[in-house]
Order: sequence, then C-alpha cells, then structure tokens
Amino acid sequence: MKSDSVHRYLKNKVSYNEKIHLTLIDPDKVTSFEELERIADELFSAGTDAFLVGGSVGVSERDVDEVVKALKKFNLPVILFPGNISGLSREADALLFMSLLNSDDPYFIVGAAVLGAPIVLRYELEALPTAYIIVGYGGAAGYVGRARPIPYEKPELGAAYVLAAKYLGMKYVYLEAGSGAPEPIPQEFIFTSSKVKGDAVLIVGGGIRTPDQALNAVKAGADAIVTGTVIEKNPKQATEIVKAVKKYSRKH
Ligand code: 1GP
Repeated sequence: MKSDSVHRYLKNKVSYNEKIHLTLIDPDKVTSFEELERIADELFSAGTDAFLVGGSVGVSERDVDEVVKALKKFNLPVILFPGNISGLSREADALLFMSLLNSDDPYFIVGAAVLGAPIVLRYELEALPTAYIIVGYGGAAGYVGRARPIPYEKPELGAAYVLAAKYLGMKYVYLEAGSGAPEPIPQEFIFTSSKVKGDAVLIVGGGIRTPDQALNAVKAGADAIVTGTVIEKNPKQATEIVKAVKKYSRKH
C-alpha cells in the first residue's frame, strides 16, 4: 500500500456517506501483545475501518514498529498518528502528516514535519495532509504541542481554523479534544466546522466513551471518529461504539 490507496480507501467511504471509525492504539499503553491482538480482533469484527498508532509521550520508533506489525494481521490500513518524529515506522501504510495549526510553537506547526519528511519519503509512507486543531481540554497533545486550545463555546473560531485548513489544501482536518477529555467536542462546534470544511475529511476525537457520544459526533457532521481511551478501559464498550457508528452508516 504505497501509493494513495489509504486516502482512496477513506475518501471512498466518505463519498458513500459511510461514517468511519478509527481505532487508536497508543504504543505507550500496550502492556501485552496477546491482549492487543485480542481487542484488535474484536474491533475488527465489529467493523472498525482502520488503525491509528501514536501517542504524545513515551513512544519510540521500535515500540511503534511492534504495534504496527501486530495490527497488520487484520488487513486494514495502519495509519501513524505521530506525536513527534519518533512516531514513524516503515511498517505502516500511511501517516497523518500533521500541522498543529493552533500551536504557539513553530516546531509543532511545521518543524517536526520538516524533520520527518525525508523519513516519510525513505519509508515510502503515504502522507495524509492533516490540519490538527486542538479544542477544549486538549490533554497531553495540547500540553506537549503548546497549543492554545479553542474553547468549546467558540465554534466560530474553530470554523475559522477549518476554513484556513481548507484554503491551505489540507485533505484531513482533525478536531482533537485531547485523549481522555472529560467531555467530547460539542455538536454545535462540530456542525459549525463541518459546514466550511469543503472536501476535507473531518476527523473528531477525544473523550468519546459511549455509542451516543459517537453518534452525536457523526450526526453533527464528523466523517470519522477516533476512540482510544475507551479501548484501553472498556473494550466491550469500544466494540459497541464501532457497531453503533457502522449501523448508523448503513441506515443513512
Ligand atoms: C486522542 O482523539 C484521540 O488523540 C482519542 O481520544 O483517548 O479520549 O478516545 P480518547
């Protein structure tokens, strides 16, 4: 999978109005590979569309390699979601090639991308150009990335970032509340962003713990939702979220 096939795979789903579920695995949180494969198998059977692999803290390239190799067995795209250049792996299919648009630090806006780009070329990874926008709580991603998170009460500010991302030619926009956010991004915020996103794929994550919260996000206009923490804390519930998203897709 070394051309634009992951992008085509995801865009094809969006074009049929299918909502995408992305399973996020943080290599720093993996304690047992047997357990990882068991949970990944359940999520695969429930219909998750792809795996994201990444984290903000404590992730080495070797850790990422091992997790990616374990997930490749499922015949789904494995997409890197790197917190830094140590989050790259030649074993993956693609990566969210990100600019953290609302960081105050040029390193996270473009510096890490510059350092990582030659590695992406050498590893022949498919780059998915992604505007990463941190909202509300922000979590470790917001703290490490020196973001100024956009308040949940300011959807118009979020929409201005999304519009800027569109004009910059970003194909993906990721609204991130931060891993373990106490509350997911409100519907009005997602809706306002979805109205201006154009052809970009709108990814929403952070704090989604229940099927209802996942459905709220897709009903408000998210093309894809990400769940991470709930997979670690309550894999059964995570499976229910995947089923709910895929069932909604079939009905709409
Ligand atoms: C974090 O958006 C992801 O980068 C997922 O967040 O861990 O809260 O599901 P959760």
